[in-house]
Amino acid sequence: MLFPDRLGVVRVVCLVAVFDAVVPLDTGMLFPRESSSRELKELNGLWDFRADKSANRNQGFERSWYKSRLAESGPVIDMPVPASYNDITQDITLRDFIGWVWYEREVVVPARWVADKGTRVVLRVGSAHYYSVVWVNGEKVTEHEGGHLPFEAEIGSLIRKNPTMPCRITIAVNNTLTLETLPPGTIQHMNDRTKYPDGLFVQNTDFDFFNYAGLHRPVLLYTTPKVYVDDITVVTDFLDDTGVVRYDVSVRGAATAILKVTLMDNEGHSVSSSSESSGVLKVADVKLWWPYLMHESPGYLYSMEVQLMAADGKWTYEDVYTLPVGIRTVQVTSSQFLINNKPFYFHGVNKHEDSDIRGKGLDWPLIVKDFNLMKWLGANSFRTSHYPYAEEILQMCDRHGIVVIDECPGVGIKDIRSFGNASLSHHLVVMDELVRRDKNHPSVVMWSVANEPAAELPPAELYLKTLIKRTRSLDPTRPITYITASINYASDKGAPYVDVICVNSYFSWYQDSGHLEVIPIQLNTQFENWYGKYQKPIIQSEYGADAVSGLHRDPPVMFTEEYQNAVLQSYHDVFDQKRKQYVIGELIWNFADFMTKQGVTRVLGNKKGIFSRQRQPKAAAFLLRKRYLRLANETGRLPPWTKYPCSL
Ligand code: GCB
Repeated sequence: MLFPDRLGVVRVVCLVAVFDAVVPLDTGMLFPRESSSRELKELNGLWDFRADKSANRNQGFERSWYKSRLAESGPVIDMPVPASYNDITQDITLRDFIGWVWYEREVVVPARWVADKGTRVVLRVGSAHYYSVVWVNGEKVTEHEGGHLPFEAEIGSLIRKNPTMPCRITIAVNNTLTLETLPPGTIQHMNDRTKYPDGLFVQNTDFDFFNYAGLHRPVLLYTTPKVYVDDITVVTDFLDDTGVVRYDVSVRGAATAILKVTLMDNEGHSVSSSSESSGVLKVADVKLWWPYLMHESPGYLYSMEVQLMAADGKWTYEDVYTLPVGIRTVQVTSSQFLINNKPFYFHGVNKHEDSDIRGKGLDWPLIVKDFNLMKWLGANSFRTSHYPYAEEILQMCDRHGIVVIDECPGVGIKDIRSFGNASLSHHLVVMDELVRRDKNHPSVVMWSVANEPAAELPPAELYLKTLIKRTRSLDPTRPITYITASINYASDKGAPYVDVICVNSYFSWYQDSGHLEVIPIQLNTQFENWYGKYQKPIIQSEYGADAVSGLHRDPPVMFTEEYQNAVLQSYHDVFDQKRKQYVIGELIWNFADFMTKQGVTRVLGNKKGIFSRQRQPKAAAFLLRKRYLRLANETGRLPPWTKYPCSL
């Protein structure tokens, strides 16, 4: 009822057939960048906004709100973009709204874009949670399923139809989660009239963060020439002092084009070039991309400039696109994770895109503050729990040398009905979209296809196997994992197919609450079991305890800063034994407190942050900082003269 017709869901009879039935994406999704041939116009700021509060949430479609100005359909309010809409107003029904909301904005398009038929004008939405339909001047231009990845539509011909008209962009966004969405959820209609008001329905989910919704990332228009660089793929390697950049450029709009591919160092000097659309660039005296705290100049980036020239009978086209390139390798052995052939130990965090007021909206002050905090902490890595983060964040990771485990939104897959064909088809598409978007980031070293799926259920093994196989075929160069819950040992059914075992556990918290003394035994057992069975390197992908900032008790009691510290300390003692063997990383849950749905175990959200939601440190932040700087000294392979003193 809440969805209009869905496009693109392929229905086939068995999971293996789904693998073959999902058609791989055939267009690129390069991050929009200005160049001598490309212009860009951000549409961030205030949009008109209206939630469809009709009983079936479908009035907007029934009355075609997209056909004229949204304000003509009824009252509209100001809504900032990018931002989640939930915490912007004082309206409780909007905070907890389920269904379609409508955004609209009129844009003045530069006259040249309209006049020049040799120019493509592309509308791009960085992310809209969850399902979106987009119209320009009342005509539908695209729709997209999935809340964390970009989508685009070419709108040049549409805006040229009536050049004097302003360009009116309408985007309807629906946050409803069903058994087949990612993450999944169910809608429950509360039909008992002795208990619930007429028409009440609720969204049930099996994940632990607030289902923020809206236009979460920048919306923009950008141009390319009609013949353009559609996609670039780079895979890097090195031999002794020589860097190797294998690349592939795909061009659209013409059968043939003249290309010039130039790799430049960070001072703009050309170090290698080619005129082929795919090939190998060799770089003498290569400067490798190194993680933060592993080298004195981490995050070294070259630039690959792709210049294109093409002509048809009437026009000539020139396009220029520049891609940052970090040269590095990633490998996994039975007990190590190697970056540039050197053992890498993940000492980092799990994050959320989450903050006061903006919810999951992209916010530059927050992004920069978080990077400053991560670097202060001595964190060399994070996992994008539990969905792909903004590209702007990954670009920061590339430049600062912060290593990323890139996770798809496969979180809360607990219901057996979410392991069916439709779910798998969509999950495969999402992995496709994720790899297409993030494949060129040197910071991304591993894909995570799911978090704590109910892998013990009968269809789960084939589901996970299919997912991992597909991801490997999309990107054979990066290791793949999914995140398991150690409490549920049967959740290992996908483990034979992964490269690295990632385990979450909360000993002395969800089980044996208050009993710190169980941690050494249970954690040791956890590691020995997993390694004994699979002989694959292990990352402790989550551990931690809630602490309400400013709550103290000694001896430690749950929810105090002392208890959080004590849990961390006990885990660390075991990590220090096992990291000499096969444990290759530890990621604290969580970097900062974050909002969740309401429930009896959450006091204004999850408080396992080592920073508050406002990014102020708890005692655990100082404990972790001391440890991470020590780990950087011991495992970071920095030359002695740059070693970071623990007393920093
Ligand atoms: C987990 C989940 C994470 C939760 C965390 C917790 O295992 O992966 O999403 O927030 O535990 O605090 O319960």
